[in-house]
Amino acid sequence: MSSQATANEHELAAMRRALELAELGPLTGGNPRVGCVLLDADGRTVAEGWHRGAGTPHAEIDALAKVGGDARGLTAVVTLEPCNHWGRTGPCSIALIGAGISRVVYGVTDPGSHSAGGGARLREAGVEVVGGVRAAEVEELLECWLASERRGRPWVTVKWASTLDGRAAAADGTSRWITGTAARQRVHEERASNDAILVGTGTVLADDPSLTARGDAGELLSHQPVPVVVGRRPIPDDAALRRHPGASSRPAAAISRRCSPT
Ligand code: AOF
Ligand code: ZN
Repeated sequence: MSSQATANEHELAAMRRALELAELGPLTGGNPRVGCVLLDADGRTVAEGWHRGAGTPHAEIDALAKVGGDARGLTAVVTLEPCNHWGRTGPCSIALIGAGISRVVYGVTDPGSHSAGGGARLREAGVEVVGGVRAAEVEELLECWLASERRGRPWVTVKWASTLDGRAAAADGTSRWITGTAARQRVHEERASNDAILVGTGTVLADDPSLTARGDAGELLSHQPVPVVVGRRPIPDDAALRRHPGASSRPAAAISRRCSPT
């Protein structure tokens, strides 16, 4: 079989499926959401896998496990370039080579300084590698993670509520909620899809926020962001924040240095 530098129709369809599989993974926890489909020489799907979050097997390893680690002659279609490093788990590049995979088709190059280079390692081992397949769709799925890895800093969402004329509350503090139900629910969904939520001590002292992610009926959602408070003033012992399930039982860390603009 001659080497194909572009993905064929089966691989393009498998990449679409791999994107769906990737979406089953968690948005939080620091790792990207990744999906993987193994195809036989006729383009039929023989196994699927996805990454369930930091510390668990990567998508390729999940898929390989379903063929008992024997992937001789198979093609791996994976949304992210297979990793090449020992992190919390081992390198997928070596696992794919060891399993006898013939060809790897991936979406986006891994931007991580330690994890990158899986494509090159696979090629050196004689595996056909095609990158950049459905790259725009993978970029969209992994926008936050990719931006954070490429820039070397967290993805930050700024949220505020204000009236059209720029007010946040009534001058006497009586109107605490100025947004409607739909907007508030959106805020809780955002909270549940982020690792941390940050406020200043001024907000803690004025509003006594709980900073939890809650559903329509006020129930706690399954993922809670870690609350982070920036400032010098102490957080009262009876602050709602202290009952947050993601809060540390330790006293709030003191930030002893002033941040200076760079
Ligand atoms: C893959 N397949 O399914 C994922 C990858 O600490 P670790 O071992 O979990 O490694 C995390 C890094 O591995 C992460 O930052 C990213 O570069 C890559 N994620 N790679 O081949 C996967 N989730
Ligand atoms: Zn990996």
